Amino acid sequence: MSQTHADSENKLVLRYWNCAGRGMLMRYMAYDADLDFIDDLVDIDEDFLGGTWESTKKFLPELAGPFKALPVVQHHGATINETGACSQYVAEIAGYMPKSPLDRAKVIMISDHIYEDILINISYALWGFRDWDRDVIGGFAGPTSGLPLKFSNLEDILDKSTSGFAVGSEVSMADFAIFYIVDILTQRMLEVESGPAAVELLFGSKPALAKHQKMMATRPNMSKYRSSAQWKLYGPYLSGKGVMGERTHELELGDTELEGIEILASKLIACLT
Ligand SMILES: N[C@@H](CCC(=O)N[C@@H](CS)C(=O)NCC(=O)O)C(=O)O
Repeated sequence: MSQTHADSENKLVLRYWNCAGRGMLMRYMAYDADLDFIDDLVDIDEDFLGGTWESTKKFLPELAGPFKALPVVQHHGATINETGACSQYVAEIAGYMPKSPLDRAKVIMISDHIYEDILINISYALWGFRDWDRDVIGGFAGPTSGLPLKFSNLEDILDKSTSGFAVGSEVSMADFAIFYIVDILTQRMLEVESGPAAVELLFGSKPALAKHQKMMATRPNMSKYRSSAQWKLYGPYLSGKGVMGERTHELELGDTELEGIEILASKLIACLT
């Protein structure tokens, strides 16, 4: 599966596990911009469960970077860790970062809100490292500052936009970040019992968000990528647990990803009705 690509040092490599997680934002931008790159996967089964990550791969700087984690971006012999830095680098070379310092700050503001305040809280709750009520549905500032508020914030931003894009008059990393989080949550929730009602409550009355999702999904390269065999390898799984499916129980890793998503959906229904 994953390689170090020593023979193609100069080529852009995006490396992440075979799930969406922290890797999907940079992938969406690279595919949309049709960059010449290697979409390199580290395998949850072979490397994480099989132990080669922990025993070896994690400690190869040319594979897992100076911080020994994924995602990484490699280009021109350098290896970059940290989701924010990797995503921003891809956005820069794809042309999805504005030039004006204020617009750049707005793009980072939106992308960080989605990453830190939505994606990471949900991902950690799926693994049992954060609490659904306190950290996902609620929030640092109490029960009205959690997930529903974050999506209202995104709706407000898009509602005020005259261009249809999150920042300025061109597509930016912020648009891909919004698309990714709304899409993965919708897809995953629609697979569980309480999901359709939760999706309706969370996204049903957000017309600007709905219009934006359609605009992003119908960009030609996005649509091509999302129906590709490559996307299907990892796109449907929010976290590594998604790849494991029902096996999380026998592996003593707790709830499956979909069981976690059902908890999220039922808690959203309780808080939004
Ligand atoms: N702060 C880092 C965290 C990276 C991280 O923890 N990545 C996980 C995968 S989502 C990982 O590689 N875990 C394996 C390990 O830490 O050994 C970021 O935002 O990129």
